[in-house]
Amino acid sequence: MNYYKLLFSGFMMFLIGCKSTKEKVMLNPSIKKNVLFIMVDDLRPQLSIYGQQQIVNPNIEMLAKSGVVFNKAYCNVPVCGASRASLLTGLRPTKNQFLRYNASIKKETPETLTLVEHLKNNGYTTISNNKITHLKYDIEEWDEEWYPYKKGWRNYLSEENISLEKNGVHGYAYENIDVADDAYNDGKTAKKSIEDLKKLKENGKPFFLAVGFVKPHLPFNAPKKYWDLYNREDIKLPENNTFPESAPNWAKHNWGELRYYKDIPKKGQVSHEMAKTLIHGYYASVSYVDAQIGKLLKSLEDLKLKNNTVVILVGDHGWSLMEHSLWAKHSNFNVALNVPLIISAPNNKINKKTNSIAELVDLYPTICDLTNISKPSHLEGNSLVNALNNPSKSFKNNAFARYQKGETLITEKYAYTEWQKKSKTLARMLYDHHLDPNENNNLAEKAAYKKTVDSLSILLNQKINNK
Ligand SMILES: [Ca+2]
Repeated sequence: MNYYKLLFSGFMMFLIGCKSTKEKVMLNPSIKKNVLFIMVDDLRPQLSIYGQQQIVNPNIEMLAKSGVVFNKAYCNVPVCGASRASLLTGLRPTKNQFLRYNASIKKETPETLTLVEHLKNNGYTTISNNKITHLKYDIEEWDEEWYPYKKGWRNYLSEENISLEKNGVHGYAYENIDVADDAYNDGKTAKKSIEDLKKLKENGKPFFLAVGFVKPHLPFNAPKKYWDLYNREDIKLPENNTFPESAPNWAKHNWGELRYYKDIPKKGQVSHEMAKTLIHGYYASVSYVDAQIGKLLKSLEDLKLKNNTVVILVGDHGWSLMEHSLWAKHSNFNVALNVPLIISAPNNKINKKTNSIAELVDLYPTICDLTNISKPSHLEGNSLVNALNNPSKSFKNNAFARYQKGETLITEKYAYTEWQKKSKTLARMLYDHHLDPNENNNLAEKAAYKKTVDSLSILLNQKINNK
């Protein structure tokens, strides 16, 4: 008996030993997964991974092959500052919170545990390179917050644009000059981030390296070689380049962001020639950023960090390139709400696509799960890890976004928007994405869709947060 007792106690000791070893391993920060978080400003999902071949983006395509592409990812508010504030706090925008391009985490939600602080509290080194929050120094907990410029974010390099700006005249909405990648801020950002990866590897602590590329945000300034990837004669205007007759005027805006620039009329549409130049500039800017992303991914591979690093690539909102006669973001149309999202995580599925709906507010809890840290109770999104593990299944069937008075519900089939004032509905839009993915035929006022509108309206109004 004594022998068996001894054997049993030895076995128990072995189990305890295993447990404590495992705990030690779990607590050892050197094996926690790193996160390379790449945020691309104003990047719409007009990419080869979404079946659109007009833009040259081989590096984004390569990243997609090592992870899961979300076909139906949506921002929660289509403007830079507000979208980023929501993502980094894990809180949705409300009627009074995260409304505009200059939304401030520090002012609007000062008590909220941001993703950055939460990762830092869990032993992560946190670095922000270039534009992650819209407002500089809006989150104080970064170990480092770096910018490639002190002032002049428009980053003009041509003599003409520099001279215009110096004389108080706005520059052009684009720039095509023969310079190296590193001449512009995004090239500098990639270079600095690669240096960081080397240091972070040596340091050995887990890291959250957030890299914010600013193109394809206006002005569309990119080195000539990226403009040269495209023939102007191949650039086409969108087929739906006029405002749909069935859509309410509430869906319109004056695209003031573009009108700021030289040679853009203060009223009315741009000429077709200018429209093609702008679309060409957007494409060139995306290809330029794609090349910078490629440098980062290569560095991750060269440093042998890839197997222990989660890579997330995301845009902060969509962009209209003349669809519905509009330019820029600031609308409730799908083209302004739909964003690219790729998540490549070690030991997760690779080269897969999912139709499970995702919202940017879901990224905070997703990162918590992928880094094996707790999810704070205030988070309003849901982790996307189930969709990463099982991309062929749908785990979430709607998304909710808002812009100013417009509240939008996106389901697997429909996009439904109401514009409200003091809870009174002023106008509405309903699009059937199966039949009309480009949103040209507003069905909201058609009798045949009354039941659909009524049920979507109930669902939408349950989600509206008036606080
Ligand atoms: Ca943006």
